[in-house]
Amino acid sequence: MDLEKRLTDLVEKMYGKTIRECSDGQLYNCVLQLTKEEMEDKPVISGSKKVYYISMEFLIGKLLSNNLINLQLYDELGQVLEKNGKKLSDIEEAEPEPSLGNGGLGRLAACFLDSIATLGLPGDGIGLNYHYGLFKQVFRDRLQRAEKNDWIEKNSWLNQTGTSFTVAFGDRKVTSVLYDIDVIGYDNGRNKLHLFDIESVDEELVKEGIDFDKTAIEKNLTLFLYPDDSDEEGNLLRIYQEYFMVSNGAQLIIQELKEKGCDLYRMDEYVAVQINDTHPTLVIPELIRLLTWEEGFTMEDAVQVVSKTCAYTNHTILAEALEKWPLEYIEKVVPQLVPIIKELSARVAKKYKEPKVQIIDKDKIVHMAHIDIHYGYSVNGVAAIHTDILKETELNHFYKLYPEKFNNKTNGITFRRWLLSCNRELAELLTDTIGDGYKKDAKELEKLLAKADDTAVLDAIEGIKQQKKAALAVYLKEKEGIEVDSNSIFDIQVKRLHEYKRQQMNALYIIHKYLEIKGGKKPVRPMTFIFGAKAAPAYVIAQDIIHLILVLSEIVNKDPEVSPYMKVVMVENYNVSYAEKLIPACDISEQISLASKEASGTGNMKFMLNGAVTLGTSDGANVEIHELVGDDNIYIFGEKSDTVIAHYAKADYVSKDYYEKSPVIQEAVDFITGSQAMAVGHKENLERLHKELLNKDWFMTLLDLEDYIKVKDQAFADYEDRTAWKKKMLVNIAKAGFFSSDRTIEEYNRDIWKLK
Ligand code: 26V
Repeated sequence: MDLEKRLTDLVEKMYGKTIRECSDGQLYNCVLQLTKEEMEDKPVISGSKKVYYISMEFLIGKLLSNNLINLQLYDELGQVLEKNGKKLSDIEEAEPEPSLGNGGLGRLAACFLDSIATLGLPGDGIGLNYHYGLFKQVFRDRLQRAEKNDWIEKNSWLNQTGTSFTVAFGDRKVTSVLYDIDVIGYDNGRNKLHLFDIESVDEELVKEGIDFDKTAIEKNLTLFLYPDDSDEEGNLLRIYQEYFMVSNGAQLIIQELKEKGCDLYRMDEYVAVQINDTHPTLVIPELIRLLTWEEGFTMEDAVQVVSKTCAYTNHTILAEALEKWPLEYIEKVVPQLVPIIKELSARVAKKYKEPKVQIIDKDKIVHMAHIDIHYGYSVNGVAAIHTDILKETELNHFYKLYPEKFNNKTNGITFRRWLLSCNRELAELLTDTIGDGYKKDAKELEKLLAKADDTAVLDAIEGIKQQKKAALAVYLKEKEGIEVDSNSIFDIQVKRLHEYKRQQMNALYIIHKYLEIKGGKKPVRPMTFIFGAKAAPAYVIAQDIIHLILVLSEIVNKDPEVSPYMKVVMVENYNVSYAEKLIPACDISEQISLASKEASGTGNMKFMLNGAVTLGTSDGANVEIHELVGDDNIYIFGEKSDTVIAHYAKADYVSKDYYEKSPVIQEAVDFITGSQAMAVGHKENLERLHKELLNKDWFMTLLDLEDYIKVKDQAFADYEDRTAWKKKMLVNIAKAGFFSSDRTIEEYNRDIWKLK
């Protein structure tokens, strides 16, 4: 039956109306239903071995347009709607965005699921169905406030499965409910994202903002992602969540193996379990527990087979982000795992004397990553420089024990979402220019290099950028109430707020420019600085940095002498949908972490693919972007990772020295507590931030500030050579193919999972 007839029938059945008569919200529900039916018609991808990607976060974003693209129905449905006076883009707006991740790690998991299905590999995600997910960010009085994010509606992508398991904690037993979301490959079959929920969840528990009773486990377990972990109750809840996820996951894996009639002693031939950061680490002892307690395995056999099945991905070198739990906490939450963890630890202690590789240390703290490394068969970093740092520094003791386990898998992004869906205009131009082979083989983007001197192509790329900037300007006016000039340079920094990501350095640059303009030095072209970031509720300095940016936005945008030349916008509640609007409109992509600290970054790849030029440090995947595009097509500044690592080792970085010897740094830093900022902002927040920069500056903002100013000024000046800039845009797009998550997943499969 043709699509128009089907939609007409569905609309009539669901609402007794015609397509034309429906609201966008009603039409969304009908299109959702239709798309789900189309997906169900696709075959489930199967094979003799399957990967389970287990992760506390899946930042999947809205799914409608992506699923339609992957089903290759987007254009046809768009036409049907248009014929009936409707726009698919308006209907997409009606979809609530699932809120199941914090940032890069969760978004990577979502891109990976897309690529696994696109490559036709059998692979499912395992995670949790958080009802309010990550908090919704609102700004009040120039401060971040967290509110619950109520994203689950009656009609949604979640399908009930009827599957349920019992999970036993030390103090109670709970029953799970499994929901599945179909994951459709581009022109391929379907896999699943399994999201576990708790039967007795109670949304009423949340009263003010995101406050709730952290001890009411049966009611709160799947309410929020990463609840505030600044106190013991928060930490315990986190362990409850982690165990709930892995116990369900492990039970599901074993159930599926049994259904297929597989020999559990050969589990590794049928299953690979990819552990996304340390959060799902307990899956290792849980699988061992299930095999020994319920399947009659000896401990030795269970340890052997589980170690050949599980593989670990490390996403950070930040010590505070590598989970370490007091054994006492684990004892409270899952006492049944304690003897197993002790046994795993004892085996390590017997073999290796080095204190740095022990699982349970002398203070009875359990190092989760150490379980993964000893009892997994693969350890990977997420960009070349990150993996090198793991091998040479952070995990060097382990690398010496198991060199064969270590490997690099540079991250990637799905081009279906980050090009075909969010920038249809660019995708069409590419198709017209180099054919559509790049949609399946991203490396084909390199064909664009042959057009580097083709004025028509260069102008068309610029034209699309301009169109996207104009569209963003309209959106910003409507959403944030700020008018920006679409002929200005759009300089964008969007990512989680963390000191190492150094949004504060960008803010100091803005202060510097503001003061320059006040002093009479006007820029040749206006500049628009855009930020988007959420900060963990307990992360005080991160909150202060948001405050500073909002204060600057107020001062700059309201100053009649300056605002014609610059604007500062901090968008509220930055999320995947916002990213899809910001990224195509960006000229300069800010990737300015302290070298060595950003494991990879994936935003950098999305911006590049959409023709933005990177301004960044030699860190994470920026290093690989630099190698690919060459010196002329990227702006790199700041100290290199080895220098930074040496500063930490010698503990010889003193931020005040940099402040004292540079008047430029001094005046920018002191602006934070100057009369203008104090008149708009809060003394407490601004003074704390000022003090932090002068007395601690753990992530060395002042170390790189002068170089940052110099290189950023250069980038802005180069922007004026329009022909040269358009070429930079073209080269960035052409070289982005390497960062397709299809390439990353092919490598995971080739080196780790071996599914085909
Ligand atoms: C988590 C936490 C939690 C406790 C407080 C401090 C802190 C700091 C960082 C994190 C992030 C942990 C893992 C993570 O999200 N890593 C990101 O993974 C991306 C995908 O591989 C990668 O592109 C980013 O560079 C990396 O930061």
